[in-house]
Amino acid sequence: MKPEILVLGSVWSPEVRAQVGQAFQCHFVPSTPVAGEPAFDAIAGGIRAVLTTGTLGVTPELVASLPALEIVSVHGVGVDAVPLALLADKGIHVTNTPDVLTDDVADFAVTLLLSTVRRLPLLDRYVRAGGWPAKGPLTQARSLKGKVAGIVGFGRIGQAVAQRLQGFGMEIRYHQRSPGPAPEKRSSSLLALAEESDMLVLCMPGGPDTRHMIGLDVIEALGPEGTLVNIARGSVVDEAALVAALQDGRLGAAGLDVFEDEPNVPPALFALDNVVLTPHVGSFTVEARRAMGQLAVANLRAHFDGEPLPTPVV
Ligand code: 8YV
Repeated sequence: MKPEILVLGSVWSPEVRAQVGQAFQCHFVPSTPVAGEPAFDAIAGGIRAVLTTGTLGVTPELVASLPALEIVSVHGVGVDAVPLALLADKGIHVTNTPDVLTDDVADFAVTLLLSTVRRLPLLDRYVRAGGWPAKGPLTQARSLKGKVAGIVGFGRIGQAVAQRLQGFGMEIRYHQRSPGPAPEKRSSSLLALAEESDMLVLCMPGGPDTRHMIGLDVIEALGPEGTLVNIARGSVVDEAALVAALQDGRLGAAGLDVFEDEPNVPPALFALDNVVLTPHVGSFTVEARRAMGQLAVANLRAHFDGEPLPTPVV
């Protein structure tokens, strides 16, 4: 008998669906199910694994309703939507999909930074609306060369972003709590980094430790000429403070791929020309998603075959 698994979310490509379908008896559910729903209660007792996205919550309630749960395989590098301590206590394994998405996420961070600084969507709207022949006023953008890029979270993705931005002639500085490579580039505090930087790129993990780490003080330190790019998690930014600062010019511009309450984006942002908004697509390429799917399934297979897990979360 194939092990029964719960597959949470609606991001799954036909390829991933086929792979998991071959190895496991799958129950696909678009969002986190709740005990008491008859269809869920009927299957909950037999579920031995959960395959989930990086953002869809494996809540403590869900864990409590799955008595046979052995492993949670996260299709993503971020594991902030998973209650790690609770799962560890219960001896339930957790795996994620690091490395295979790093380059595509870093490419996207740079794409978003360039689009925001050079205001690509605004220019596109300008041309489409017939602004070019009408010669409406357009203010000049700023260049990247010679500017300081502050990277918050200098792990695999942060370092890959830094490598790319160096190629644009930017000076790199970073901040993270733990010591990292290139100690001379590390700023003494997040606030110091924001003061030193022209552009701040958020690459840190989500979760309670980083919640609202980017508050009004950091936003104001980045300032009216500053640009904020977030490809990390919406939770790391005080979104209300960010919206207000973008509205009244205390912050210059922002490129945002992630939000506090996805897929809901604060409507106040829609009216602003100094923001670029994307729907959490850093890793959304055929190649990255294929590799993430394969790794997420490989972790599940290894577990049920009694093999070492390829990418366990420590
Ligand atoms: C995906 C992500 O959006 O890796 C992560 O942590 O947030 C993204 O790659 C998501 O996990 C897709 O399942």
